[in-house]
Amino acid sequence: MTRKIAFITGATSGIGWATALKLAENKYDIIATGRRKERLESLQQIIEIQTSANIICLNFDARQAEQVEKQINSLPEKWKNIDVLINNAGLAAGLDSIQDGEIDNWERMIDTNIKALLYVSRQISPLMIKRQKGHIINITSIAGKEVYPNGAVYCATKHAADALTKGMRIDMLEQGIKVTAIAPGMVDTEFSLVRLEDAEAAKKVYEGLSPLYANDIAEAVLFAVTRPAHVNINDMLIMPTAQANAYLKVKV
Ligand code: NDP
Ligand code: 8X3
Repeated sequence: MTRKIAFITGATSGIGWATALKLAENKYDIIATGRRKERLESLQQIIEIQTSANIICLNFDARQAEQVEKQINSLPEKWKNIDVLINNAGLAAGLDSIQDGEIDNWERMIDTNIKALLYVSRQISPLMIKRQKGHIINITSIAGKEVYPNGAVYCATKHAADALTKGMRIDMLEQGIKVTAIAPGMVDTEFSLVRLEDAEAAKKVYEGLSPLYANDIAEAVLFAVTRPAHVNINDMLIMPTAQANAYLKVKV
């Protein structure tokens, strides 16, 4: 059976974790990355037990350009034949107005959601171009299409990721590289815990409504990567039924 290779950032949790499992179950070997080494080890165990996929874990902070380059260079040659890159690592830090915002939170969001995405793409896109094939999927957000109160900086980073998706598609058009944005609404992951740093408050975000789950987004990724060679999904906006836009939700 011919297997392909998927490189997934932020595979230690949420959407990245679910996507790693989903692709491992569907003929992909997995390069799983993230900062939490023990989580990567657990994911590796699960994938090795439950699927026939091979998996390599790279443990690094994607905000460190030198680390990103070193880790990707360290891959065995055959693992550099990356078919799919999923730029998923990201976060929101805080929920504040511009006038009250914490600069450190802004730096973390900008460094992770924009700069880390660029660092990883800068290393992997030449590998794809060399083979004249590949697919980059950026996990953007409804926050990359709309702006909501107290979320301006997070929304700005996701608008940037959306613009980068469009730019990558233009820059790599002639080389036949597919570029897709998958833009979810609310997904029940560790996202709100990271954002609010308070387990109770994070739980409340999803209370009384049916959010999306990480597996819903993993299924969208699988759909995008299994289209025929002549078809590219440019953009998928996926919302919970209970969420009309970035800030209007109902209890369902
Ligand atoms: P999680 O918090 O569950 O997962 C985030 C992942 O990003 C973790 O694996 C984390 O790994 C990784 N990550 C964060 N910072 C870094 C870093 N500096 N270096 C390497 N990896 C990093 O959240 P989600 O699964 O929900 O988020 C995944 C993506 O989906 C994000 O880009 C988010 O913005 C986006 N998104 C989420 C939505 C939601 O409602 N949940 C909706 C729309 C988009 P580790 O900490 O181990 O490094
Ligand atoms: C995460 C979804 O609506 O909290 O990107 O910004 S939202």
